[in-house]
Amino acid sequence: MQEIRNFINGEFVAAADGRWFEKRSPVDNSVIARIAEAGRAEVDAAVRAAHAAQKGVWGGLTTEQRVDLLYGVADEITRRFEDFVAAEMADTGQPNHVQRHVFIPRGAANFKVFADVIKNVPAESFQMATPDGRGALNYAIRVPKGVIGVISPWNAPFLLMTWKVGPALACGNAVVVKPSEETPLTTTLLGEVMNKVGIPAGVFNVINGFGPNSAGEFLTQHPLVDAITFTGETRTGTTIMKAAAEGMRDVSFELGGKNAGIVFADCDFNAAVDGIFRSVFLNTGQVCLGTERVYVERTIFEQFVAALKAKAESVNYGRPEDHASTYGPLISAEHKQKVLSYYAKAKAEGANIVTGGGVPTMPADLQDGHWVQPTIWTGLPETATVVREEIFGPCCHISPFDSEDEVINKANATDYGLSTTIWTTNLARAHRVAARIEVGITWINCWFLRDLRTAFGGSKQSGIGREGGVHSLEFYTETRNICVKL
Ligand code: NAD
Ligand code: 6OD
Repeated sequence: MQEIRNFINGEFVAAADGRWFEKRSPVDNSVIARIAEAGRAEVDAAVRAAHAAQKGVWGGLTTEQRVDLLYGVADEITRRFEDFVAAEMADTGQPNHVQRHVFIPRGAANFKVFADVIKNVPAESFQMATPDGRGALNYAIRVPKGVIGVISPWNAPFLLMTWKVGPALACGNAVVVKPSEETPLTTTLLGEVMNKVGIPAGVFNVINGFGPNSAGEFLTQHPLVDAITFTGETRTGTTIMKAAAEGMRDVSFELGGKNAGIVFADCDFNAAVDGIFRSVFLNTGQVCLGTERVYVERTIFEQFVAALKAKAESVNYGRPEDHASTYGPLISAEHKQKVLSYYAKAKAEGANIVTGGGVPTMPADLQDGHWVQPTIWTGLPETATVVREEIFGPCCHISPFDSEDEVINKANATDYGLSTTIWTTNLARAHRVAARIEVGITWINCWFLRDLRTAFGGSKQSGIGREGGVHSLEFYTETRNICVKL
């Protein structure tokens, strides 16, 4: 069985107190790895290694030298592409094609794109007048923040971790990463890559473990951590923000969502069905940007529900390595229980179950996996639990609407504000509606399509701050103003 150790100061190490925990396959619940849980001592060692590397060798490199090394990281990930795909499939149980075509390549790109950003970022300067007529020149330099604590979730582990590590390193910081306890494999592989391409020891560190009273909490409490970037649940973000307040550390948060999909009657019908289907069911619904509330203009409502039902009933359950599989399990037994509890609530609150609502019949070798059916509901009021709360599963509620104002009000009636997908062929309407939806990103006639150089983040309780392209520099660097009397 695979053993996963912490990666501290360029070495793979187990915990001094000998604590290990098990990683189970989502597909069949078999134990696939044992993982060394970092205690306070390992977290302290990792943070101190990061601090020393950042103040020392890493901080002393030129931008060009760092950029070259990060290009090397991207190239080495590409060289070991199959290892990364296999590791992510084992951890998440999600189909080969999703890892191969979406998550792993985008993860590798995170190193190249942010290396390019840092290479090309312009510096700000202003000439000012002074009473003696000589003037002064003000110019800004950007300096790294220091040690960045990176805490990442399990749903797209490699993509969401590198999305933070790429810009943090490009800006000259060192990092200590706490991957989700459910998905440590690709972060460990990245440690191997870092050593192979010559990233100095201590620049990239990994501590494994859980959140409360474990590696995650210890990391957020460490006084040498200068800033914390976190992707995960809104509730966890609240806890981390309290820890970050001690020492006045900056935070960047990408949190939960309850995203709306809006389908107007003038849409390209087949494209809208395909797009909404993908946004609800990709990754078994475990995508922060996924759609759990669908609003369809009344004149095409019945036809749309029937088409989405047909697609939901045609998914291919199966092991991720099997190229015919299009649909994987949920991440864990605990998450399966959570999603099934929402399936039960929808039923109790009077939903019309269009399809799904339970557990599929699986072959004997997959029976212990965390499988649930793709599920569609109609007929619930906007106040129903499954229409309000984030489920993070393969399910949606579909309601009819009659006017633009009505659907905008419904889409905005949530504490979250992450994303929306709108389907219409009337471009004036698309722009008009998009501007009024209170989210960080709106897609028009598409979904989950974003240039890594653009701003990404959530409104309301879906996050704090924006990352992506130059926006990431606002978080991963500090600006210093230098004023020269001329
Ligand atoms: P989670 O909040 O349970 O865990 C995320 C990470 O935080 C894990 O590594 C976990 O160990 C750690 N953690 C938990 N408690 C902690 C604590 N007290 N101190 C420090 N670390 C702690 O989230 P999850 O279940 O892994 O992921 C699913 C959630 O993430 C969903 O709500 C989803 O919407 C959200 N998400 C958001 C985005 C985004 O970009 N906005 C992207 C992906 C996922
Ligand atoms: O790469 C992206 O655009 C991104 N941040 C995706 C987030 C996916 C959340 O599950």
